[in-house]
Amino acid sequence: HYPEDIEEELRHLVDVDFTLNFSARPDVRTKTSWDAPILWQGMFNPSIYDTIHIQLESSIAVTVFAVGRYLDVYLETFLTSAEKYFMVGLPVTYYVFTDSPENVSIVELASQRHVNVKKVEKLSRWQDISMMRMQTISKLIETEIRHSFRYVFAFDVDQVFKARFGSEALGQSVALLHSHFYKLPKYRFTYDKNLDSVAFMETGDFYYHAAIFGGFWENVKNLTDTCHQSIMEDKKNNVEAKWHDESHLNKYFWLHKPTKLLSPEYCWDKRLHNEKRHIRISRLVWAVKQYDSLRDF
Ligand code: 2GW
Ligand code: MN
Repeated sequence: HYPEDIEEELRHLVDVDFTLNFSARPDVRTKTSWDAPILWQGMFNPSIYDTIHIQLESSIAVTVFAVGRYLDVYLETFLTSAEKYFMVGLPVTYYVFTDSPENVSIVELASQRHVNVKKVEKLSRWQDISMMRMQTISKLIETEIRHSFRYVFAFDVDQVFKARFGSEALGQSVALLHSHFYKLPKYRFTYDKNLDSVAFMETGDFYYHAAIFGGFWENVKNLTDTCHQSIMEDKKNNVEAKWHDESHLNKYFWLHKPTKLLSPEYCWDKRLHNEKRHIRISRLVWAVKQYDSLRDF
């Protein structure tokens, strides 16, 4: 086992620069203006990351919400596909939040992998189901995650792993480029433009997708606390940000720059099949949306 300071130094090295080849993808942007890597296929050697993170005993808590009909429709595929492709070889616990724990089906898990089901209330508005995840995740980090895991990753449930989503994606503060916006000019980004919302922003760096965010538990704690407080402040003022928690997340990452960005290869919308030229591998894809039947409220 490494002494703690050496361990943190190593984690910093794997996060920031290390062995990444930034010119391996001349077709896309691979670094932010603040020098954070943007991870694209071809830039990294997966086995180097795996060796280091196994050595460092990196552990990951995943949070995923499956409330109402999202449980039946999406959870099992999310979990079984994650077991095939997500952080294979590392300890992972999936914290599943649902209003009906008794209906969570049992999924076969590899060693060092666990499912931990927690009950949550089914809020009546879907916007609130989505937004209140911030508070629930923050509370869980405080009570459980911080004692047993180095990293936390929060996922939407309506997505399916299709290829390696590995330890190269671990970092201190990790954000995801939204597949619909990564190529668009900034003026097209759908930030919250309402001056009355805490999420208001005139401009930003990128448009991030709230379907995945993660990092060291301390950073995810700060993110979820900040976003939750902003959401509550908006409620007090009777406003709701344009894209709910996602607007607040974008504001947060504008003020607190992420240390690693995931390309849309990490969360691709297959409906964009005509604009796929930069996407060399789809590691995770959006599940087919069944808005008509699922957004029944
Ligand atoms: C959400 C919208 C309409 C009807 C139902 C729900 C719903 C969401 C639900 O009934 N049950 C439930 O568990 N959820 C959870 O919230 C689930 O984990 C889901 O993945 C997540 C976000 O809702 P989703 O995936 O339907 O919304 P998207 O894919 O349009 O998400 C983006 O925008 C959201 C805010 O509007 C969030 O920021 C989300 O993180 C973004 O990916
Ligand atoms: Mn989603």
